[in-house]
Amino acid sequence: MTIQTVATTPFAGQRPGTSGLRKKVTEFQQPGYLENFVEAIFLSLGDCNGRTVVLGGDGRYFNRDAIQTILHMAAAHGVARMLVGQGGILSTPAVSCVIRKHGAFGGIVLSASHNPGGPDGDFGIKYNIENGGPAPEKITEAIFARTQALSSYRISDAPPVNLDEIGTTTLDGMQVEVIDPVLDYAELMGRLFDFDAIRALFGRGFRMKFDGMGAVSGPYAKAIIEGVLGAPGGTVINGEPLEDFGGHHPDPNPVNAAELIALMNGPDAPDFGAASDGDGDRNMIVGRGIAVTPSDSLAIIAANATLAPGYAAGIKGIARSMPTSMAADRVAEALGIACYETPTGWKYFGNLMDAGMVTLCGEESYGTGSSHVREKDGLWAVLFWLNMLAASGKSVEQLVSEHWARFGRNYYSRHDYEAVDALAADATMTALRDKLPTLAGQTLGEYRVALGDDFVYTDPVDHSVASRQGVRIIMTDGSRIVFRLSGTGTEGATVRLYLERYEADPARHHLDTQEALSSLVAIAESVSELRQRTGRQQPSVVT
Ligand code: VG1
Ligand code: CO
Repeated sequence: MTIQTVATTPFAGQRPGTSGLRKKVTEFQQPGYLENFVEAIFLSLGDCNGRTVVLGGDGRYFNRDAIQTILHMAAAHGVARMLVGQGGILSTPAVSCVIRKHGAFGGIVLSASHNPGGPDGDFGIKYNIENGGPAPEKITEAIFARTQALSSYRISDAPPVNLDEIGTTTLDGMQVEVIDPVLDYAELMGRLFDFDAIRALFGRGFRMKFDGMGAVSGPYAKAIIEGVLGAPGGTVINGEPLEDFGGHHPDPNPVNAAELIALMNGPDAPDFGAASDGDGDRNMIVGRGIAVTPSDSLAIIAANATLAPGYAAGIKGIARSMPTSMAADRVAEALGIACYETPTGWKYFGNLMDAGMVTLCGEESYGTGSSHVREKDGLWAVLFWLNMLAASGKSVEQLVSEHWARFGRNYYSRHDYEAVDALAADATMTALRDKLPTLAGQTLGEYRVALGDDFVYTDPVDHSVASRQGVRIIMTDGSRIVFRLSGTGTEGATVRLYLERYEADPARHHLDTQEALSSLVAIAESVSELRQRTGRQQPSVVT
């Protein structure tokens, strides 16, 4: 068995987006495409001798092939030891957990997360650093620069590794340790939450449905919720990771998880519903007849954090992505802790957590997490809610209504215009940016504009600057309209329109969200000329 040096030429478009490199499976299947990107990762890591790297994915189509390729390339680059999830499976938060627990140098996550899978679907790859979190932009940019200057890659020609048996083998001198994908993660969860209280809750007949959406979180949810916590079999639905996710679109929101929402709105609804995404880092929380918005979920977890043993000493600070609603800011203020506003994407939270400045982080896109790992963590959020329900004896609906009564309600919605012509989307953003300087002071409908800008973030830890992170129109009463282009799509462009309005009066806390936001929607559409420019009469998805 020898190390082969294979000639290659660069591919265009290998710049990572919001969360790694995501492309159609067919693009990844081109000879050399995956290999080039992986070569660029290993070259930017420098000397790999003596180092441990973690590897796993969400089980989607092409996962197993990619794992073999990466293992063989890792051996060629002198990596000492690879920790691989059995069957090639590791959720994104589990990769983060394993990197941290085993002191690995970094990890490679194979997933296109919430994007559909299967031969005609999407595939993705992402590098995580030593702290367990997504590589910051300076590293992803260095990887991209390498992809553009490659003339060869190195790979071992050893036979494939058996990924299905737990244990250690060697591959051209490199140790390959196939690990139980759930074990380390489950152990960590057991230290954060009051498993006895949750077990007792299920013992009292509490009913729950967890929708794994045919993606990676099924095995984790089954092992922890049904196994350790004693929920009855069948609590986890769509719990097998399938290469095409069983046809599900594993993006947990009320539109894609329609089956779960129907159940939770039905006559015999369970007490609690939840769903996770392709790679297990997102979560949707549902009560009887109520889907909790991710922004509210972050705020409610923050306000009740001390109910969970792992957070009993209190939280240090909160961070949220800029388009996420400001519900968490109100909690931070009440707790007397800082609340940071970062650009979209989990990689921006890493420094704040490493510096001990924040404990909880969240994004409006169904992402919540804490400093227990450096990724957002779907099942963690679900367990946090179970812990809050068990410790408070309240229902989801009660926790939400009481939170609104205390802090006020931030009505919030995101309108996505998917697969729009890329040039039209760029033109829409450019026109909006051009209007920004004139917006402040203008009266738009019932609102007056306080500020129009394109969000710029300066990291308080390393002072790196991220600009052009979203066009904001902020009204004098704090209501907001935000526009940005998605960095995870693989077809055309996706325009995201985020809308937020604060309502202090409890008598007005039970309006329909879209109605409550309708005048902001009208302003957003007219300022952006979205319909004319994109040719779309309505958003493709409203969450
Ligand atoms: C989307 C979300 C963002 C999230 C990212 C990765 O990015 O808006 O909040 O961090 O997906 O999530 P974008 O650029 O398409 O808006 V995951 O679960 O797909 O890794
Ligand atoms: Co995800």
